[in-house]
Amino acid sequence: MSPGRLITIEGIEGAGKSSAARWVLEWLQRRAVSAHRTREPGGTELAEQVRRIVLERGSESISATAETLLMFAARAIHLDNLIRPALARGDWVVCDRFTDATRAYQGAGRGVDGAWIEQLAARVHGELVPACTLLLDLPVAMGLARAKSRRAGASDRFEAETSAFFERVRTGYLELARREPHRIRLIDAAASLEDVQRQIGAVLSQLIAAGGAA
Ligand code: Z5A
Repeated sequence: MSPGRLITIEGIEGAGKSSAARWVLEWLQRRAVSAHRTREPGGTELAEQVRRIVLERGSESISATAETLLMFAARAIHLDNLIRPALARGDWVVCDRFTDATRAYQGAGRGVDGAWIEQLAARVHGELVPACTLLLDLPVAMGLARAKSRRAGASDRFEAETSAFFERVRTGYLELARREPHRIRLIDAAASLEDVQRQIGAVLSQLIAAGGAA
């Protein structure tokens, strides 16, 4: 049995990650690849509880350190209960955000020490690195406008952030892509939905042709 593959989807708010994740799952299933779609923070019942804690705007403050630890706590639960078992069965996992989000949001966005983030990443998922990461990139104003047009209720702790924060996050993501161009594939998310899907399809075809690793 060939091992499963982890595909992650990243980008700033409103970049189209959820739409892309749904499309990637269907693309794989049409090719008879057994795959699951999930998200971070969250993905399992318990990890979704951590998601609520970290996203809700409550009366107590959550420091950047606490936020980072909560992201990795949710990730550890998600890995143990969903991601690793699925990969071990040979299934593919399509995950809306993973550790690159911590590097971009907590690292570049909030100024958390990058070396500490890497220590936590090594502890929580060791050798497990996504086979491919789709980075949906678009101007911050466009992402925020898309997210706002779709939002139903009150904004969460991240949605309430400033444009300057999301500019730092976007720059952080682009720097990660510059450092790891083979794994992190840049997708022009300002394009139409059809064009975004065409770009993603091209990357996935390469991935399949290469036997599952970008
Ligand atoms: N976070 C973190 O800080 N550290 C971490 O380690 C992790 C996460 C894992 C929740 O993430 C927050 O957690 C996140 C970072 C933090 N906060 N922020 N920002 P999330 O992924 O659940 O939340 P999100 O980023 O706010 O996702 P989103 O707003 O749901 O956006 P999206 O999934 O990227 O977009 P979408 O829902 O697919 O699309 C948005 C709208 O645009 C929708 O109406 C679509 O129909 C439309 N759309 C999508 N693509 C297109 C194109 N190409 N053209 C036109 N319209 C489009």
